[in-house]
Amino acid sequence: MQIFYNPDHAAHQGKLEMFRGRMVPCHEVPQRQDQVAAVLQGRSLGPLQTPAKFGDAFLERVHSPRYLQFLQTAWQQWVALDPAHAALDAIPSVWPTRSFRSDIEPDNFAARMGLYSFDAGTPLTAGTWQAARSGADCALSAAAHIAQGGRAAFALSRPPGHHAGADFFGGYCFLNNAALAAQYLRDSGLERVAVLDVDYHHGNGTQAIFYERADVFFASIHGDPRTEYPFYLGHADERGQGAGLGFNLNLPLPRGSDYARWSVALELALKAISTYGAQALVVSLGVDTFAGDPISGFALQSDDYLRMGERIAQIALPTVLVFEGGYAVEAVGVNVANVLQAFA
Ligand code: OKP
Ligand code: ZN
Repeated sequence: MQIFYNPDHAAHQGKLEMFRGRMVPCHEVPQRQDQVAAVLQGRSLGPLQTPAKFGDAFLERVHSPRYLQFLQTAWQQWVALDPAHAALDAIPSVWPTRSFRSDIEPDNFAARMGLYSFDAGTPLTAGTWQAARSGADCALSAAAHIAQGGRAAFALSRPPGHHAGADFFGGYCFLNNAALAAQYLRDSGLERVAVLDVDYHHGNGTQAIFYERADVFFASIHGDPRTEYPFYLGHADERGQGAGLGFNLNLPLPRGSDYARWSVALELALKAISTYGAQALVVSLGVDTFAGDPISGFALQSDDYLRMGERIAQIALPTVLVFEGGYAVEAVGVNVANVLQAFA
């Protein structure tokens, strides 16, 4: 197993996120990656490697140029409004919902923040671009290893990616690492790539990026969006559109689901991926399905991640695994390492 870690992840360190009328400390903290790195180092799965640098053209295969341009310059724009902003995070507070226009990029900074986002829980900080950009390099390095004939690679990075769309951030995500990896595999000549998203939250960004395409199959097991974030996508009747019809599979589960129930959905997802004839797999590996996760509602135990890793390995596809969620900081390392060790 090749492991690429994000050396710049701690540059992104949000202060506060909106929760029930208050600003509360962010759940998506640097200790998450540090904890995973610490446990991995004790498990002899291979060295933690620095990612290679990939050009912006790889990002533009997934994200729109105007979104990338905005993300890259947003912090400077925020501080230019008022030098005192340097001590604060930038958080969106106004959005173009139905009936508003999104074709015109407003001059106002707050309006641009809203154009390119979907929630107030994703602070943009001084180091957000640097961290997200190096995270993309991790995902692309992992994909390059698979494209060169490798069996498995893990991108250990934060902030996560699966909520980020072609031109929006949200859900703690800015660049969609799993989508970048999948697109890289397609561009390296593989004709059919599957993404399996096992994070507790539906990967709305990844789904949206590939929704009208037949060349990337998206399967996701997640908390039912009727009650769980991100709420507005992830239902079972979303099966793809146009050329993509039949290449999207959502398996929502009720809050409280344990591994016995969760693994039934995993069987369905893996069967669909095999039937599709995928030549490579990208796993959005969130471990916020853990019983002790502070913001999620499933009931998986640490040992269940061994079974998960073993079962995913059995479909015998070259696989890129990308770190997504997992907010029980003291358990996140063991849970991720269990998946990887059992997979390897
Ligand atoms: C990211 B990933 C609203 C709380 C929303 C967002 C959860 C993002 C999860 N203030 N929480 O899928 O692990
Ligand atoms: Zn999640």
